Amino acid sequence: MSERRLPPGQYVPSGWPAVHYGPVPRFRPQRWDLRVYGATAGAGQYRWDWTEFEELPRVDVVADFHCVTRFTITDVRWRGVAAATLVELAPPAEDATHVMVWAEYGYSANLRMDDFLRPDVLLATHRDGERLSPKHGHPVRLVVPHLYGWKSVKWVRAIEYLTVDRRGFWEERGYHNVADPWAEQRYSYQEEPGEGPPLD
Ligand SMILES: Nc1nc2c(c(=O)[nH]1)N[C@H]1C(S)=C(S)[C@@H](COP(=O)(O)O)O[C@H]1N2
Ligand SMILES: [Mo]
Repeated sequence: MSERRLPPGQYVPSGWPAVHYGPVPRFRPQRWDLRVYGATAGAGQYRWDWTEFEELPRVDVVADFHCVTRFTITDVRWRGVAAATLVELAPPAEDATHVMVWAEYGYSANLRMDDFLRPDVLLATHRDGERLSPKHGHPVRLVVPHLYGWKSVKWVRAIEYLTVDRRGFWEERGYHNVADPWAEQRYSYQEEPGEGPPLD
């Protein structure tokens, strides 16, 4: 067995903990939609209902998942729609530099557009061949394997294109704006100039 490299300060637990703030939302397919809005190329909005979303092309990604509370789940097999596919279908304005990913109940996380467009970033519907369970983000969750887990927004409902970076839910509550686990970017006090909007 080859030795696996984990980001600093991480360990592999048994099982797969569910981590979130607040209740698990109920999925109502008739009411669900995914919207892209904000700084789009034509200033318009895009919307997919559940049937339309299910028809988008799928990709598979195998990746480790790192939570800032220090556990790493190894070799998770995700299936879903590549974030880059959505961005192709809903082109951003030239000056869109970041995205805010919005969930049910107002949870959010911000990402640099370059991070969002990485080929292993997806809006996942399945894990290890099965539909996500409600507590792990059913029907659709973001997966950003190269950043700490709080950026992997569960129960996604909208993507907002930003021309100026803005902090999401945890980013404005003391967590790092960029969140690279290999650089151990856990907390906002570690941010270097240029890594995040000013904190008030
Ligand atoms: N909507 C929403 N998404 C969320 C969270 C949350 O509180 N609300 N928690 C994040 C955190 S901190 C982590 S580590 C991962 C955990 O994903 P899991 O519960 O599938 O392990 O979900 C992220 N996505
Ligand atoms: Mo987390």
